[in-house]
Amino acid sequence: MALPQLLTVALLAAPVPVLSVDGFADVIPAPVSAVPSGADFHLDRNTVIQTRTPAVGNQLAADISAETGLALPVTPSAAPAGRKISLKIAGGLGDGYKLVVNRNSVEVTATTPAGLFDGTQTLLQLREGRAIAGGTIEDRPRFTYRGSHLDLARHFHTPDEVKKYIDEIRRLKINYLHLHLSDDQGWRIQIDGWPRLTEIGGAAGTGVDGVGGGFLTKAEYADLVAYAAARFVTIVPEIDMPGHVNAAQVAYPELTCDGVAPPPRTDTAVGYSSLCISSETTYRFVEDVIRELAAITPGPYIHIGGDEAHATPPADYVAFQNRVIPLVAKYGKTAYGWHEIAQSPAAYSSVAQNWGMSRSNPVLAGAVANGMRVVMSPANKAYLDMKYDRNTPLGLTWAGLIEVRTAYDWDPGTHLTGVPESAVLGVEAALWSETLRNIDHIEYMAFPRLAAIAELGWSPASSHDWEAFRSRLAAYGPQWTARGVDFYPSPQISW
Ligand code: TNX
Repeated sequence: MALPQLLTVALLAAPVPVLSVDGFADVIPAPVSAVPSGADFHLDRNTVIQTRTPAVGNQLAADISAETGLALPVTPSAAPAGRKISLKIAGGLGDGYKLVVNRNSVEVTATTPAGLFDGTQTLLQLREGRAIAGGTIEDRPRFTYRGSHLDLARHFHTPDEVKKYIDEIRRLKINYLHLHLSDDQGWRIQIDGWPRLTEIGGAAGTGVDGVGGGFLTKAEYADLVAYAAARFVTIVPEIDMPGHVNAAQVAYPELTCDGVAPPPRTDTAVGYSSLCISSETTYRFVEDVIRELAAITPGPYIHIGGDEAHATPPADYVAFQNRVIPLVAKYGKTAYGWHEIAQSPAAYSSVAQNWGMSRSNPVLAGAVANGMRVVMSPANKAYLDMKYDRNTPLGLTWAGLIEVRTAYDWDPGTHLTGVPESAVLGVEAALWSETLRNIDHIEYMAFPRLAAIAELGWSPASSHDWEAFRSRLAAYGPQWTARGVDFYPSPQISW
């Protein structure tokens, strides 16, 4: 690697874009500050990983081994003279980290294990062959919630596919994975008290166009939760209600008001089904589902859907949410729902996921004034199932065409009138699966746009710069290629 020219980037103090010098600051999401030194560290078979946080150390060792073939030992204490990567917990860094790469050592310091893990993800991005680019990075997230969403209901995605996706999203410092587990077509999570949900709703042929099917057993779900947690990703399960419930009603006709089972549906229409709001059976069902889901979900959130309930009269909708949201709290979780739940006063203590395309939503702004917090997923920016351009073979167009620059050029902190940055928990990119049947499809639609959304969630607003982003993205492409990720080679990027 050539010696970089002398340069200092003092981003903590001044709003200067991160500069790229010989790849040192080619990190996504852009770090708060990055100062290259030219003193690269070289991994070799004598390098050790020294840490008292083995959860982070072992994961780093596994990644380095997979990518370089070097099996580095992970130890709590190492000879002071040895060449080492040390991962340390120390106070004062909030949820951020500091990374110093010298010729003889690499040191990552953070106050939390999650911060330490984020630091190791930056470290992995600085690796080229066995060299790790030298310099100092100081970094911390802008928002605490950086989410990605997968729809297992329209087409089921297997646990192995979800794991491969987790492997990629955590590299971008995404820390929540929202799984959409039920919809009109299918039901994808085992619920012991209501077994026909998956016997019927998870059967073969329950995917869109009658293709695919399947569901997660509780054991498979728990295994996914653990796999994600080992990579500092928290799973957020969603059961969509009171709309998007046709599959549940096919399995249990008593969830309709007339007790008659509707026909199974594998088309892509939305807004036609509703739970029976006046029936106590509905609330027994909802409570059972929430209780069982909360019991297998260590994360703080249960997502209760709430979108596009066009078949539920507005007063019924509010009455339903006023009963259901407290049930989530009863089982120790925070309710999270699509922004329509903001209509219900019971929702003010929960989190709204804004999918709207408008820059203003007075109902949501009113709820925010009452304490509600918001995750930003505007469909015309952050819906990764929208086509990139007219020729994209997969995807939908109802929220527009979303090229990489469109996904990148917006600010979650100022996006909605009356929703100040202090009320924004973060961002989430949604990837609906009506047209997506396998992991290649998922990767093609998610990448590279998920990198843009990840950067909006992590990097300081002052570093927002399309030219800098597209050049870092071009540098990131070979990493996806090396890992066999089928990303879309957007013509906006000079790959
Ligand atoms: C809207 S916006 C939906 C989903 C669809 C998606 C397709 C929202 C919360 N719901 O039911 O799958 O559009 O893009």
